[in-house]
Amino acid sequence: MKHLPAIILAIALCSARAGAATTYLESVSGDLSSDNLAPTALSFSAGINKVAGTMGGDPGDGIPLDRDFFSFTIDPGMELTSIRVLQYSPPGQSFYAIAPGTSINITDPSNHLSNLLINGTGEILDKLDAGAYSGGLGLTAPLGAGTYTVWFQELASVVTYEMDYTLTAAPEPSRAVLLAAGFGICLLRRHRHEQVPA
Ligand SMILES: [Ca+2]
Repeated sequence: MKHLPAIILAIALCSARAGAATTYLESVSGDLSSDNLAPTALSFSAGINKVAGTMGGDPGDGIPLDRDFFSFTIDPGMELTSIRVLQYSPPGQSFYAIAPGTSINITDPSNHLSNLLINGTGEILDKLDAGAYSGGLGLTAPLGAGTYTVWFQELASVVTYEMDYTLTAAPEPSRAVLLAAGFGICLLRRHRHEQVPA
């Protein structure tokens, strides 16, 4: 049990980092940007980052359309391991897309990383990884360091949603991989040494 204080400290530090993650609630911080070229910039960090609000409309019934756009950055050494829909109502089929950079094209999906139709709660990062609904460059989960822009839209109703974006530290190379790399360098040096004429 001599390691117990260190374990407790590690858990405390881990909890502190997780607690630093962002929560963006439209009900508190205002509507997310409706401009695909100037998305709201959110500061995601390690842990669960929450984004919640409303979007959508029904132009046919005179309900103006509210598209939601935001960008976030994954720092070097971190990766996005989960995008989970916690709340989505009323039931429908809402278009969700993610693109690299600080804007997203809403007329040409070819430069999206991926996109899909959301029709309920649950994990969606694996579905984005599986292939785009339309166009798409391809997204590989977990998503690595960089800046990305999200577009969320519904054309048949006003949708209330809540989503969690989980950032974790990217795994470092294992000790076995480092040992193998070191062994390879030793072999290379030995081979060069043996080629030197006596
Ligand atoms: Ca909104």
